[in-house]
Amino acid sequence: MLSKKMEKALNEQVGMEAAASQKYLAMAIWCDAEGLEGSAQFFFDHAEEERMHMMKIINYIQESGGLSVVPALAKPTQKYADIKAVINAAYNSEKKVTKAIHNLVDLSLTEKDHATYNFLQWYVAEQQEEEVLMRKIIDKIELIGKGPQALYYIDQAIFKTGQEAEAN
Ligand code: OFO
Repeated sequence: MLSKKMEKALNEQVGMEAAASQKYLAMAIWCDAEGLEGSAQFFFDHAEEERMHMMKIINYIQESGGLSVVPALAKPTQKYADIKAVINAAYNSEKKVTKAIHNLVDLSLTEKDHATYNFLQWYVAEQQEEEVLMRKIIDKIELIGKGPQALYYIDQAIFKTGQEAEAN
């Protein structure tokens, strides 16, 4: 059985995952409008993934005798200077989510809620992977540099890095 404190904190995480999904959807649309098809696919896939993360927490709250709350969401920005700004925003967003997950883990320990602690370990590993993924993409963008075909190669690199991460 979840404590009220734990239930509230998990519901806040539901909101964060939902907001991440919306944010990635907006990024996907931006990329698509810029003709960056590979990057658009990467973010469409990621938006789905974040929704899955949200659903996983909702199911856990329900199974644990709590009540999930469907969050209200702010409209994400659809304006970016360039693809680098999009990836940097995604990386910063992942870092925030990681912090929130770690705070949840801390709370599960103070609440002596071992089931939730165990449940959250999946998210700890997932956040680690997502940060690595974003950093890999940032490194590739730096490597490709600013040549005339740079955008084409960056788009391919984003798509390919996403596919590789999914396959693992
Ligand atoms: Fe839900 O993993 Fe990213 O934010």
